[in-house]
Amino acid sequence: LVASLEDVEETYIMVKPDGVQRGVVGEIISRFEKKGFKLTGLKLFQCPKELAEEHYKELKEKPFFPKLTEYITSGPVVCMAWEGVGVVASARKLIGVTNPLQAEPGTIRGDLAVQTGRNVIHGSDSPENGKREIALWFKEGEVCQWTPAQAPWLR
Ligand code: FUP
Repeated sequence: LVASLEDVEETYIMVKPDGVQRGVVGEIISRFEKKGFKLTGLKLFQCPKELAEEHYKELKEKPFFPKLTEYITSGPVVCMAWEGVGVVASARKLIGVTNPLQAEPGTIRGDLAVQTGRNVIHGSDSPENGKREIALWFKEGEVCQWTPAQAPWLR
């Protein structure tokens, strides 16, 4: 019952500055680990303005864009790459919807946030964006491929 390699996806997950400030980094990592996904990249990082603008370029015309890039660059973020079967959609479920007040209890935003503009975490919205964002936020050599020793259920 081991899933085929083609089903394995990658997603870019980021704890935003408010999540770092509030000390919920460990709790967030824990939720992805317990779910059974595989961590392949992890770093604390002060994001430059240009990178924030590139990451959110699809939202460039939105009225909240300047505030959004200001928020993302306001303090260090925790950048993560996670791998697994169906990880992109599953991570979005674990995260909850954009507005934390509408996010279900049990989700990260539902449990840990109240404001859309301080919603604690980012997760890629498609496998293509997962790859794009991991390439954008991590340098060559920062993402590690590894095989869990005795846990075929992780794949
Ligand atoms: P999500 O995929 O849930 O992160 O949501 P979006 O890509 O739609 O939005 C990206 C970020 O823009 C959100 F995390 C928070 C911010 N945002 C606002 O500040 N105001 C809005 O009305 C919508 C989004």
